[in-house]
Amino acid sequence: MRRESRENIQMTKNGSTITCQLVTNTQRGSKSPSPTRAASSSPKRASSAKMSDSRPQSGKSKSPSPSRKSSAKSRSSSRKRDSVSPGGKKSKSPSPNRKGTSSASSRGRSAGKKKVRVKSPSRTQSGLKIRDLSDQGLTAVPPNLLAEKDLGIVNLSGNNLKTLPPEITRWDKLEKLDLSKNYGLRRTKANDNTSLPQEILTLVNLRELIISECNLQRLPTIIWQMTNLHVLDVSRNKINILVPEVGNLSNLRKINLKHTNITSLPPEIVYCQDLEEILLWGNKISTLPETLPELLKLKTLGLNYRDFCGQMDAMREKFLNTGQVKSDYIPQIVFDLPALESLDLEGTKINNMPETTNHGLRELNLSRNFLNVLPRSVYNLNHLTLLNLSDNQFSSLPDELGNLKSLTKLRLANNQIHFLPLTIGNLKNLKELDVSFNRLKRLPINIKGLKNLKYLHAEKNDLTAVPDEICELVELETLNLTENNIHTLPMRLHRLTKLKDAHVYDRYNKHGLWLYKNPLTTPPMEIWRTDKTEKIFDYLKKLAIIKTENLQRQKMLVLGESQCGKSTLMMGLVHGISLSSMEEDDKGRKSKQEDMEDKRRKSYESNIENLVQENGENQPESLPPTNKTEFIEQTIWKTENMVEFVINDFGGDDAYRISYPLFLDANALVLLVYDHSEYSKETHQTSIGQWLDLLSRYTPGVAIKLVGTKTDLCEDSFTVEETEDLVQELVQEHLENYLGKLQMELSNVEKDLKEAISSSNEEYMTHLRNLKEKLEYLISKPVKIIPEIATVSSQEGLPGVSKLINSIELLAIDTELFPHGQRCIPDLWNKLRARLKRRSGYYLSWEVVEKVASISHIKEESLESALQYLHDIGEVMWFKNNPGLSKILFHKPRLLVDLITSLYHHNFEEFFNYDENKIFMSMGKFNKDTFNEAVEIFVKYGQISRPLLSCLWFNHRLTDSKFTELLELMPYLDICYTIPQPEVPTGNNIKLPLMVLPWYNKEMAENDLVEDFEKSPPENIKPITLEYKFPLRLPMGVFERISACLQDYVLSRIDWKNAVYATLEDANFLLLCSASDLSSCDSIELMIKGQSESLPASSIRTISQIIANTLLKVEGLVWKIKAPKDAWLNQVIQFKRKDITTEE
Ligand SMILES: Nc1nc2c(ncn2[C@@H]2O[C@H](COP(=O)(O)OP(=O)(O)OP(=O)(O)O)[C@@H](O)[C@H]2O)c(=O)[nH]1
Ligand SMILES: [Mg+2]
Repeated sequence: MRRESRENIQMTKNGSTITCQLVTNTQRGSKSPSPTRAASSSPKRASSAKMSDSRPQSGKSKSPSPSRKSSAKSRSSSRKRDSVSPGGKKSKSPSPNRKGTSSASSRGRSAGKKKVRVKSPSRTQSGLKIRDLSDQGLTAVPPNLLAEKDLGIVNLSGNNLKTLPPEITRWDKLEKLDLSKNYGLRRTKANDNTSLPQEILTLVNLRELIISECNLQRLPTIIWQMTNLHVLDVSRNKINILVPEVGNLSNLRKINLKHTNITSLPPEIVYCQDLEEILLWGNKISTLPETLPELLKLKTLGLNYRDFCGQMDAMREKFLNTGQVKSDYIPQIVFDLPALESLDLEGTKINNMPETTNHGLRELNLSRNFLNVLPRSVYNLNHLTLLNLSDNQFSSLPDELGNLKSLTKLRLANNQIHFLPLTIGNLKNLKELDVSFNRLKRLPINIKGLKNLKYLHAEKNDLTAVPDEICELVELETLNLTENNIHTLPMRLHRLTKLKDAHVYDRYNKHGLWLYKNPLTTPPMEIWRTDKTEKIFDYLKKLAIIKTENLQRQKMLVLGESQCGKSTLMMGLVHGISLSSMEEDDKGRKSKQEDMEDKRRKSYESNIENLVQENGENQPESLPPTNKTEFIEQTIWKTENMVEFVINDFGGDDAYRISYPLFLDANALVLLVYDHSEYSKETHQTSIGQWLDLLSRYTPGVAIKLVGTKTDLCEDSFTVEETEDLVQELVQEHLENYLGKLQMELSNVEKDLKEAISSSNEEYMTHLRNLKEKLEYLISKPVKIIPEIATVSSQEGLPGVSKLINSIELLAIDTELFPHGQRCIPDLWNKLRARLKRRSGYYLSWEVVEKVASISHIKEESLESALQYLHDIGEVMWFKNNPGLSKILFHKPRLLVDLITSLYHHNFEEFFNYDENKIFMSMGKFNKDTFNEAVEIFVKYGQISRPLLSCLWFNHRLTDSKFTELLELMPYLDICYTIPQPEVPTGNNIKLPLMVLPWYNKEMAENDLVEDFEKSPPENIKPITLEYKFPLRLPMGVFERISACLQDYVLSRIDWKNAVYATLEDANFLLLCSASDLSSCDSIELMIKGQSESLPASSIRTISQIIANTLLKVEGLVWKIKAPKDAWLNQVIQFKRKDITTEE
């Protein structure tokens, strides 16, 4: 094979202008004959040759700039290679190797031919021995070789053998015999059979015979009896004629007839019906048998067309060039070989190509001809992967070009093309597009369809601009725009992250971004003349930010497992502070530690003394920060480039999970942070997976940037990159699984719908239709993962942080991700903001909001937009879509956070310290026993008495009226319920619950709860059961929220962690989770028992409405209700959002 390609190059170098190869079997892979690089005298041709040199070549195109990783990989693979034994298959090929030849043969000779050095002790796949005795100067086959058994391959090439001895019959298992370059085998007379003895016919397993370059003038006739042969190589013997007996070799698959001086093939060749490859290079072939297309398996036909063209004088060439003469010298049969995979007609001076029926063609090279149009049939070649039309006379290409969907390489260089067809965007598999040296004024916008394009050569055209759409080609590694008329580069060019280098060569190929010879002003020359695109991209990014008008503050949610490094990263991001500088600060602080402690205590004590103050805005000095974030840390941050963010850094502790949904926002940018140093397949679910699930449930479609922290703890940069790949892979898999589940559910629902049609159960059908719609909506709106993962460390120098800043700045100005992020805001809205902020209290009623709006001259119809804007930029919190809260405005989000933190905290143990914390005594009037009792009730059942609540809210310094106001507000947040206190105080209110937080309830329902419920009075009535099934599981906290919301409608209740039993006016019900572990709950059962046999309609309606309202707040949740038919028919099951009325 190696020699073949060398010949190929030689031929073209010899100046054969009419070289045509009809070649290639796809298995040859990278060894397929590369397009010739013949330099010609015309300047156009010369530049074309250069251009073609700049193309990536198969095999080496994979990684143009060896990243550390790939180099590490290659290091390991080379190590692997080294470890193969010297006799291993790879290193010791049984085929002759020229380089090794000379040295081996000289050594062989000096050894006096006596000792036969066996080079390859390895074995064939079938376990037979391989013996390489090439270039040993042998004049006879050594006896020890003849004595050997189980020989599979014998290489005797490059010796001086005259014949083979009869003893070769012992090689009964021989599969391959190489006798090439044994000039003594020469046979001159017709009946001279000495070179190959009759005994060779006994080698019935012989599949491959190489007898090339033996100076034979006639082939030994015995060959035509070796009908078991699959491969016959007789190349480089001047035999002049191939005898018809070749047709006897009915099993032949490959025949090599290169440089044999033959001028034709005998028609009998078609009897070799299994032929896949005929190599005829280097022969003056003048005709081909008409029967050739009957070889249905022929994939490779190697031909040299020199003689088909005959003598080409200048006049004839001119006629061909101008189309006055048609180039009909290439026999039609060439275009009629149905299995042919590669047709290479480079430089054959054709100006016309007939219709082709080579349906199997994968590669078609028509470069360096006089073509300006192609036959229609070419555009139907569905398997075509390479089409080379370079150096022709095309001025345009038809729309049908877009049909060639398998194309991976399209070369159109050196034509006169003015425009590309729009259909070019359909070539989704295209990896390489060469349109250099044409007359293109612009590139079509549809170019963005070429999602897999790696190389785009548009050198030397008339391009005046680069379309913005080019920035969508994120796989691009090379973009050559040299010698055009481009003044400005698109600002989003930085999206082409694989375009790392500029103006460099990868071997002989131009690689990366090439911009020379353009009148570029943006970026200026000192920026674009570089060898790394980073500098160019940085410039363009900054420009993009500066040019972005009306950029509004972007909300950012920082989520991730507790202690993964979120808050530390925020310190780096916002203040540029690393862990070590924090530690320095700490040291300084340490000496003052006791001082601080004292101060803290004093501050609290003084607070207790000055207890009550009317205004809730004046916050007491907060506790020195603990390590873990308390619920949410809010910061406003303006980058150096003036992009503003409001950061919500969430505490990752489980304690805050129930309250997350209040602060999640689909319009925000999510930084999903995980510990990169600890990441693995095993930790994926906790560190990333569960957060993706959470976001998919609450904020479908939200944009997520993954950030891996603590890279300083990773072994090395290679591990960092390897982990990055793993994250990409598992995140992709995670989302595919999620979408797969939705798809599966959708097909289930469609099936259910079909079945339900016959039941005429309209209400159930509507439920299913809603479900179907929801599923379709969710499938169309998966979370958007930003492709590039950021990896950072908060150690000295903050590696990776500035890159992260850069990338989130760009995300903020991305209008596709955040269409609301750039808008013109009326001045009045800012006035409204200021006025609202000046108000005191925890929240504002709608009445007050309207009043403030009216003072600020905000019209009623624009109030909603104004509030939404203030919500988006984090100035207020307005739960527009939450029925209970839509008419309330949290004008100071910090206070809402504090309020929630006072009830949900990761470290209550520290707070509940009776001896240390005097508020329990002073505020709650607890003694140690009553205190312990109150705390136990709280941590076990989530029940909080008034005195305990006063202590928890102590920090807020509430007046009685404020206390009551907040108490009324809290249930609207769905995280707790309150219990009205008896009008007449009943003694010790320490045990009397005032507020209940179902989240804290630790008591599990007994196993026989259902049985008990069934038996409960009235015993003779069977309960009705509704089952809510959640194919994607119920997110944490939802059951607790349902439990909280039930409160307003029940007369009495008993709560467990996983169940609620309650009484209503006309019924009792039991609500029960399928799994005792709420994090894996995939169904909830609602059992209702009425007073009589008739359906407890009003109760079902109320409870199912409460459940529906709570579930509907989780935008990405899907559920299916299973219920008795009569419940559906009576329309008592509620599944849409409605106000709840308890009356019938
Ligand atoms: N070595 C190393 N340690 C880090 C890095 N970032 C954070 N840490 C340490 O990780 C621990 C947790 O960091 P935090 O930033 O508080 O974690 P968090 O994600 O905000 O945690 P929660 O607030 O509980 O959700 C601290 O002890 C940090 O010192 C880092 O880049 N390298
Ligand atoms: Mg934190």
